[in-house]
Amino acid sequence: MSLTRSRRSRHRTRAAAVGAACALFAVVGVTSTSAAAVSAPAATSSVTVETAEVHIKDFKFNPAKLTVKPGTKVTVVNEDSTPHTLTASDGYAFDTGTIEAGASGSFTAPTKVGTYPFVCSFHPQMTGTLTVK
Ligand SMILES: [Cu+2]
Repeated sequence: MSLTRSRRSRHRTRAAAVGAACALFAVVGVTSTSAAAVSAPAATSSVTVETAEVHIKDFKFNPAKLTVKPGTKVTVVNEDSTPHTLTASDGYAFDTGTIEAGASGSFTAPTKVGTYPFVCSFHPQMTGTLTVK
């Protein structure tokens, strides 16, 4: 009887540990998924202006979804301690080049209206979308 009970409690402990590991993995998964998800709701996700600023912190673009007028100059501030870029996914529409830790860069939004996904060329899990209209 007591043997059974102790075996059960050991099993429960292991299940809890596995659960914790899964939860941790899920949080990491959500981070990269939400960056890529087009429908991710966020209060700061969409802004229309003629000059714009994107901040990079904790391997995320903020805002990740930005709407600007054609030819808008966009300043990109890297608040991380590692270099990043903000680069059009198509590879040529715009590119800040390498922005060192704590530095800023900029790019000019395309003059052609459209939706331009972008990434950090060092960290492909960092994604965002620039809308020109
Ligand atoms: Cu990066």
